[in-house]
Amino acid sequence: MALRTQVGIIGAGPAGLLLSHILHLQGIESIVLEKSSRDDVEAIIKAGVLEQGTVDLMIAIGAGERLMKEGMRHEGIILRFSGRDERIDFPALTDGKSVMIYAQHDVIKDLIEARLESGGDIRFEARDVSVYDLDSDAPKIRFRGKEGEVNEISCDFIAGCDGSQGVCRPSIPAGALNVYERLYPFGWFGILCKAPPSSDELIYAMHERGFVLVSTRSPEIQRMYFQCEPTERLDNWSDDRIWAEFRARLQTRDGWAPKEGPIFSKTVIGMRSMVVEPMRYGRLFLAGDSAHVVPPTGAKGLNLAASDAQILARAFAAYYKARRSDLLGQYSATALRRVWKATRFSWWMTSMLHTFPGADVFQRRLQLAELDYVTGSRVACAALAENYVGLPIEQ
Ligand code: RFL
Ligand code: PHB
Repeated sequence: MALRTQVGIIGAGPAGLLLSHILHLQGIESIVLEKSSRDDVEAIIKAGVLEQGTVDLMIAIGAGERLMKEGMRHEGIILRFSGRDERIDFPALTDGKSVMIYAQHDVIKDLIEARLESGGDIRFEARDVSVYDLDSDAPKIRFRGKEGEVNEISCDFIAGCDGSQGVCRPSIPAGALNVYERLYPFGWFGILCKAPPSSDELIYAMHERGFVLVSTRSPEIQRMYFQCEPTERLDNWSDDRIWAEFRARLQTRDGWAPKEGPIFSKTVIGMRSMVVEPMRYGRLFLAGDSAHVVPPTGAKGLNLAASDAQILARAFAAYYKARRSDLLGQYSATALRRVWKATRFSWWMTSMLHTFPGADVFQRRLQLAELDYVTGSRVACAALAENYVGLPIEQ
């Protein structure tokens, strides 16, 4: 079937869905192609921390009702090291800003509902998606629909919002992109368990045995991670062994211990930083994880997807409303300024908090000195807080 739209969007993750909905509110039409089923995209367990700007965006586009009811406002985090807890107070250090704990799959559910209620066109289970004629005025997307039929969409523009394993970035000719990458020599072992929260605020704990993050999802479900080998196998870890590891790494001087409960999900996550430049080739624009990946320590990935979508939507709006191409021309540079700052912050948090294989006592002492400094100096903790709650989007 031959189809036509203004902006063809590949990927129904946070970047693609936010972009599609913001464009709709500006009177710009789009078709979203997603390779997975609706049930599958609504079930993927990923991020949990939304910056204030991401929350404000969800509210502004009319998708924030459940988030405001069920999301949990967090006004600080705890850095735990040398058996002691130091709190970073976000509102006091950032003129009142905070973050919201709300699962990424709930953000996805709310955005899909908002899109479909307003007549949005999302094609789930789109197979063999490919992009053509990217450097012409009429780029095209081909895909197979649910029944196996071949479809072609003629677009004014294509937005590659298909994550780090998508088809858009690899469709750009080699030589037209620069890829900058860092691999970290560890991963995260993540669990979900049925238990009450162990702490009112997230705990980022540095320990010789490795980093631990105590996060949460709801009053009944908790999310926790411990640093592991990048190739760690899930079946090496019984529930008892997992809890023993958490207890060992989370020790405090007053004998604090996490609340335990049945573990119903275990995953190992690799850690890397990656940025591609520019985030554009001809009429293909990359947004979110398709253009950059950060290690999860700074809680920035989803929030960068949201800021890219906002910057790109503003550029499309200027094009369709005022025939201005300047914002589209500046999209990559504008987005990359924020991306690189979040890449730096995520790299810094990761480097400060993890145990590096082969690290000697000198390196360890430096890490502890850095944590001592960050938590003891008002300017240093203000810098952490300002980045954690999210830097502004520059014009
Ligand atoms: P996504 O979410 O990967 O969505 C891309 C979508 O594109 C689809 N797709 C295709 N569709 C059609 N044809 C193809 N060929 C396709 N190839 C792919 C996919 O099925 C998918 O639906 O990318 P997007 O929208 O850029 O969003 C990025 C975020 O998902 C990601 O950065 C965050 O989850 C990162 N992240 C966190 N970010 C935060 O801001 N705060 C956090 O607290 C946080 N914690 C995390 C995280 C990521 C984690 N993992 C699993 C890596 C915690 C973890 C454990
Ligand atoms: C999470 O709850 O999944 C989470 C929270 C904070 C992070 C990373 C992941 O830095």
